[in-house]
Amino acid sequence: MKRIKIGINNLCNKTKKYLKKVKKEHLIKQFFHNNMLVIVFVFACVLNSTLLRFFCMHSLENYLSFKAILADTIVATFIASFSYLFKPKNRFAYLLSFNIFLTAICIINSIYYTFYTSFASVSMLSLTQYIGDVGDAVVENVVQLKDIVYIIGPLLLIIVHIGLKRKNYYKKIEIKAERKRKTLKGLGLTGALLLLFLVTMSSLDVSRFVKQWNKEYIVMRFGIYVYQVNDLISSIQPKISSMFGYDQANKEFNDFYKDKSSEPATNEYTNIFKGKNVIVIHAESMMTNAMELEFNGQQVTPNLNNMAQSGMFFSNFYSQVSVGTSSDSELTYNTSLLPTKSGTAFVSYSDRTYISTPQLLKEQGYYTFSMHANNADFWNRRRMYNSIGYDRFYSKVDYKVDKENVIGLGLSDKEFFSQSIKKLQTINKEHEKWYGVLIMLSNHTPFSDVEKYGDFPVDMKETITKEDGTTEEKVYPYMEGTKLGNYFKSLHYADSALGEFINGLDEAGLLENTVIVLYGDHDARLPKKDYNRLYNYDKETDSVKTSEDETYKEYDSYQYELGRKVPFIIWTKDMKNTKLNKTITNVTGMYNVMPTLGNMFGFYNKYALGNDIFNVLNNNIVIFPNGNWVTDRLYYNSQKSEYLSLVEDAITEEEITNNTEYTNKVLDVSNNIITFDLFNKEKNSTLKD
Ligand code: GP9
Ligand code: MN
Repeated sequence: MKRIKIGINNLCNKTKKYLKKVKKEHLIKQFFHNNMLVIVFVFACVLNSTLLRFFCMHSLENYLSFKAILADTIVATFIASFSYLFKPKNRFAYLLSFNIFLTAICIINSIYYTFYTSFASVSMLSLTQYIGDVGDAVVENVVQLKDIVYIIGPLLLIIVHIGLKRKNYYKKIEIKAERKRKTLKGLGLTGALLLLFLVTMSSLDVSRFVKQWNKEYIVMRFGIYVYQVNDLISSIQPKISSMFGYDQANKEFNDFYKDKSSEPATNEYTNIFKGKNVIVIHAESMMTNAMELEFNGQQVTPNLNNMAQSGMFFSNFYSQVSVGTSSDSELTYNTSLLPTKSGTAFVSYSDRTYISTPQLLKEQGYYTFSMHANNADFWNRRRMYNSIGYDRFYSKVDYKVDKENVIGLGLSDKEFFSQSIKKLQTINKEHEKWYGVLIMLSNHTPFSDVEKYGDFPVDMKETITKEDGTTEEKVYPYMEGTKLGNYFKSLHYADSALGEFINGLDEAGLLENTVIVLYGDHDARLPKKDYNRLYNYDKETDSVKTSEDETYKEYDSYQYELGRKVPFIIWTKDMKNTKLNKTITNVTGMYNVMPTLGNMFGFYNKYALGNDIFNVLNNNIVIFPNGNWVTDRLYYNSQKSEYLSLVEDAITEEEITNNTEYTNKVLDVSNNIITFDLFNKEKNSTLKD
């Protein structure tokens, strides 16, 4: 006991002495003075990463996350430590180069997040060839002031450097041994901070860091720099991991499918369309919530609404896309698999084996094709379509594209449909049975070719009767000039093209033996604030109501997520008042399409990850590539581990755990099928039986 007391006294005395020395010799001041540039560098890096979290994730907990700040400090201190190896006069160039590089990471992610609500992936670099085509859309819509605020980091460093230069700071001589010692001290500090970080890591942190799909979580806990390094490794990993881990992936694959029947379950729709021709309409950016809207008594989508009312309409349908947008929706539509965890299936895995709707219909004697008046290499379609198994791809070179017929990205939908009808007539003559997918294009972001969409005012008009009995028309701007307003104009155009197409098919006699299948490929990525205006516009003040107003309608992030529904319709000319003429309100997703159509057309894919909707109805679960999921009972946000209940009765912990585990399993199995090429019979002996 006495010895401990003496020990503590000694320690206290030593600390007191050291603090006295620090005070006397101005050691803190000296430390700051000697390491000023490095300190500013670390500060600038941490500041930028924090700003990024602030602008993307909008919550105090996220952008002031202690762990993320610590991780950013570790990365910056690690880089800065090596600056001491340089002579003082060269240190600035080294630090500035790294700072510019890290700032670029923040800027790219900031822009990317606005566009995709996700953080950038190195694997997307292989997609830069498509940026030219959609580049204008990105620049026009996405680059904002908040994306360039990050230059504050390098600016800070430059200003401090100029100040130091004026004070002859760089004239100071440092011998090699001193520089080495400083570097080691820096690395020692990095190691100590890393240790602190590691001991505060939870098992959830570790698992999410390894799995990588929950990008928001990784940025929130590890900061943007660590995320990007992790992403770099996991982007190279598919190439390497398809060499390693095959056995494990194959085992999980067999376990997952071992109880799944090799025979389809039947229901009242089995074989109902067997042998009929099919036209699939891939409706660019069409969203379900627009179907309910009208402006000045005019519906936004009268033709789509007609099809929904006289056909089979899935009103609670989601498209399940990831960063591969259009191509991801084609993947899931055709194969009932989900987008890959990194990269996109169409670009990174076009050489894999797929089991697809066109292939299974080909076995029944169908001629299968896709029509899209855009460059055949966009989304690597030319190559991927071989793997999906289309007989023919009618792309831009098969269409007459005149300047006056161009809207947005390419040939206008009206012209595309009109030219396609002629091709369909020829195909109909040459083939007994056929299946074709027509991919629309005009209703594509940024919806800025407004003058070409035709007249569809999205303002608010009111006829006012004055005291003397005369009337006057008052016009309130409402949605005019907003991106959402322009989207409605563009959508109204696309809908009118759809109406003309159906009429054209009818006139050409192509509807008699044909089933039309229509899906919206993904939501239009519109700003939340525009929805707020749509639902909370106050014409008296020409402004948006605030939450204090009694009639204010909340449009929060859950409303936004649930509002990303897209239409899915199965329609024939003579469907009205039959058992097929109905609205399915159960939650459904793109991966339910292949099994549902398969049952109707008489084909079956045991390996589909979705189910025939008529076999699961209110037990369905729609899984999103980011790990979120939705059932008829709740929407679960796995990034935030939060949910929104959609029913009155209580949600149990158990259903959340079970559904989350199932979601992770399905995402893993899907990713393994694609990355390890598990459907390839030459590689996978278990498929041969
Ligand atoms: C490109 C078109 C649009 O050909 O399908 O692709 P998106 O930008 O929506 O993924
Ligand atoms: Mn698209």
